[in-house]
Amino acid sequence: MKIKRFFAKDMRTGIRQVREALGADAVILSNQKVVGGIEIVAAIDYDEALLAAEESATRTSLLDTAPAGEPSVNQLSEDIVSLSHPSSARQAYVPPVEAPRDSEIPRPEMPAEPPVETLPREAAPKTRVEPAVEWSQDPTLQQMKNELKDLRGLLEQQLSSLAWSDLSHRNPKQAKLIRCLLELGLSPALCQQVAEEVGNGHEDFDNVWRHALAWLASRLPLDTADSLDGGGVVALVGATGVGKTTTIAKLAARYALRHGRDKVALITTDGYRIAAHEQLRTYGRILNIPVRIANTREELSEALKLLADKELILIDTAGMSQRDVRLSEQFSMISDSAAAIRTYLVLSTTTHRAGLREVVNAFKEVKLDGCILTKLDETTSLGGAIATLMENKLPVAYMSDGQRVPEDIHIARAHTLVNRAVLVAQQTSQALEQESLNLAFSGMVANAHG
Ligand SMILES: Nc1nc2c(ncn2[C@@H]2O[C@H](COP(=O)(O)OP(=O)(O)OP(=O)(O)O)[C@@H](O)[C@H]2O)c(=O)[nH]1
Ligand SMILES: [Mg+2]
Repeated sequence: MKIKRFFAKDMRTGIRQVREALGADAVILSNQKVVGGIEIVAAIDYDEALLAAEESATRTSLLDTAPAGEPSVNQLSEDIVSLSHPSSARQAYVPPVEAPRDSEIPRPEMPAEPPVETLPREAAPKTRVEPAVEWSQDPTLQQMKNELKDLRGLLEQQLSSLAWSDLSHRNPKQAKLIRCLLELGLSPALCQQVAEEVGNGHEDFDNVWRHALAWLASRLPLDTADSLDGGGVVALVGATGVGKTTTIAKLAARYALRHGRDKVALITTDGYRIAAHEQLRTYGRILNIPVRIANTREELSEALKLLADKELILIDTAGMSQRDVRLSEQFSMISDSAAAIRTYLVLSTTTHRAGLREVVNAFKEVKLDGCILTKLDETTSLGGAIATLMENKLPVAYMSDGQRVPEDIHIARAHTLVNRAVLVAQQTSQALEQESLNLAFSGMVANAHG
């Protein structure tokens, strides 16, 4: 064991000195205010048994040899006592083995050991201090940690700003392409991918831009077969108010117009709100098609049996937040049904990219056959929806762009969606501020190195 005394102007400097001299495993045994600053006694390889032996040896030699002018034996022995019994030292640093007794919060990293005082003297080595916990508890270190985190953030911001301006000089065409793609609302990762694929050619920017849009359209997952026109049992799921019931009415009306009203029926599983039944019943009355209510799995099977002569049965479900615990209940009702139910997720394009990602992740629990995009007429950005479909390889079947039944529903077309994304971005003229660009670019840099 090595014991050392330090003098410093304040605690923070003192701790730094201890760390530099003895390393991160050092243990502070005592500290006290002295004229001009603070005195810290610290040790490395702290071992109480060994210290006791050293204590008696030091005491004997000091009694024999203390020269004039040196600290008195009493002074030194007082220090040694404080070192060998840290808990009794003046303003002693709180020994970490004591901490769990004071705190209500469990600390999983701390082994459950009895308090130091209750241990017999021979067992002392087992009470070795856990330096990692001790250092992490120090408020000064916590503050330093936070300051370092802030500094890191600032540095990353500066670096991404530099990287962006470097790219703008090195490859202005690619930089402009990234800026335009970000303005569509696409994710930084997707922008980077497109820029790498098409942004290095020698054509003028208009050509590069056309290529980029064509690249996006060619990779957009689509369900172009007008899949509902073939009939079957189809459930629409999704978050609250995204347009599930309205879309069901549009799809039912469309089918009825083509194949006859007697070929289509509706079921609602929204047992949570009376108004939901009423909304679907009203559409049923207007379209003159049957509507059934099924609040349980059994009722759903029964309703499907009763409507077995229909070619297309559309199931309207209760709108639920992606964080709603009842979501699984609804999923199991659809998944466990004996009938082969195809499930489509209804996504409102007015939802932000992060929100869309969260919804898709939550609703993936039920096997999704595709999705339907709604509210294209209201959205201020379509990039989030495009990125979400691509990231999740979720095919889009229909797009809805208004409240009119049945006019405002269309089979999804990739070029229409991409062109619309450009149009919406132009209309809302979402010119990106330099700070947003830096932020997005830092995401790309992180992606590239991740
Ligand atoms: N502008 C616009 N409004 C739409 C569109 N689709 C649906 N709506 C409107 O959005 C609102 C909610 O539609 P609903 O069909 O009731 O939505 P929902 O998902 O069934 O709602 P919950 O059952 O409450 O979860 C209604 O006012 C619809 O008219 C669309 O494509 N564009
Ligand atoms: Mg509804």
